[in-house]
Amino acid sequence: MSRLVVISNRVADPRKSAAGGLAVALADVLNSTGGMWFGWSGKIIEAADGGKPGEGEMHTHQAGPVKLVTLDLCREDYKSYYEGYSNGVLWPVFHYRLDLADFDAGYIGGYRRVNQLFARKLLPLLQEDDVIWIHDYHLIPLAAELRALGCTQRIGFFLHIPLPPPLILAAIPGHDWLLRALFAYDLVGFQSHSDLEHFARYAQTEAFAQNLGDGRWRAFNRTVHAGAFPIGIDVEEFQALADAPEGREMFDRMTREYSRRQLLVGVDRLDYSKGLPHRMRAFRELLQSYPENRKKATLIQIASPSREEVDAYTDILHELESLCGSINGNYGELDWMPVRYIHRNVARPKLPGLYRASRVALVTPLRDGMNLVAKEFVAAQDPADPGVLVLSRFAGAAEQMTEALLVNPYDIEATANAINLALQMPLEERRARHAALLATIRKFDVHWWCNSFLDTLSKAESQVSGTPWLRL
Ligand code: ADQ
Repeated sequence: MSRLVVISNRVADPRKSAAGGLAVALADVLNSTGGMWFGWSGKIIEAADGGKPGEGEMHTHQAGPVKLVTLDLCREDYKSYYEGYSNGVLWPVFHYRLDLADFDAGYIGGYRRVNQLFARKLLPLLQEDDVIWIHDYHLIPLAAELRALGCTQRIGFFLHIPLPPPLILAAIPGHDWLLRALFAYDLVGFQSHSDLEHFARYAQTEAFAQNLGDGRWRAFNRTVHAGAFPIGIDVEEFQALADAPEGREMFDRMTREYSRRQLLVGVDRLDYSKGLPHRMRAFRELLQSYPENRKKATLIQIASPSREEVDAYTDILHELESLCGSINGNYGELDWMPVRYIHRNVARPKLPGLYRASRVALVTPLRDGMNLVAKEFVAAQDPADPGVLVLSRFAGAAEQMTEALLVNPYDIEATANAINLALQMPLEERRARHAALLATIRKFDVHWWCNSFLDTLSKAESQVSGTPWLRL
């Protein structure tokens, strides 16, 4: 079996339980192949301390059979590669928010420089029959940079965020360079079929690629295989967390504390793609139009701090705080606060207990690659008395989780109506919907995702003797 080399912006120690489902799934494979995980260390070196663009000290440590290799970045590279191009250009555009993109011409240079740095440092560590799996939008051109240095190993790429339609992509200055880089891979994986369809349309209309059938596309003297591989969670691991002491304690505490209320829950990174202000407006509309929920429904919204150095994130923080304050001010009573807003991370072992104590989960992003909270909520429910998932049709998860109450989060009245239906839903219907959802997330869990991607990659046509990759 070939060794697996995983590359992502950040690296997680797979032995730590806080690492989450993705790290656990990758660790499973990495442990069995004795692999390597490569990425940024999270450390920023100031110029005064010797940090130079395009350079970074490398650190290696062994985590069981897995070698973790990390690189430091200098302040200038961090600002242009991470804050600038990855999170100031690619994140908003890929989430259909051209209005929030900052197309500063300087950023792309830093993005290329860091991808070149990764390629230079990684190449000498590779073995001949390694299989390389690169993750996410920070590292789109990494395979092209590796190929330019002579790397011939199989390389796969998985995009964790959505891929928008070609005309939105085409607004990115240099989009042709960026998307051409996808053809340096042997396999490119997306979260949903609609993302895959956007890739196919881009390949045809902008890159003039030839459709070879079976998901294969030919352009720039290379053949790339493209497919949809919706990411899942480790259902068993999450259910075990629900039954562990911290999960149970959280469940008991919440059910005791809110015994006279119906709990609704939202758990998100505080990001504009998650639709938090729209969700708050829908909840306000629920209290306004369906007053029977007053003094009864309590929304616990946990929003963990995220990318606070980017302006769009401080704007969303202020908007959310102001909405929560006005809902509580207008509808709250001495013995009932409609919204509990918590701007913090909740320890992972506590999440399943919180989900299980909630009658309804509000997962209403304006756009999301997949959204794992939707799957975690379903996994944590008691099948005999399960809660109801209200899910945005614009989350990748909506393609699979069709038994959720699917909503258009921009339509505040319709979303409020769906929340009301969820709160009133009879036990029998809740059970039937939950059973179907649970079966889906079990079938397409994170192990399925990992194995089906790697299987497809191992079968992708080998191009070792093909034309060498030419840098644009
Ligand atoms: P994210 O945008 O981070 O991930 P998501 O899929 O919801 O979004 O995953 C978040 C994870 O973090 C979940 O496991 C959740 O439990 C946890 N989490 C979120 N907020 C938390 C909080 N306040 N406290 C504690 N834990 C919290 C990106 C893409 C998604 C895609 C995933 C995986 O944006 O679309 O689903 O990668 O591919």
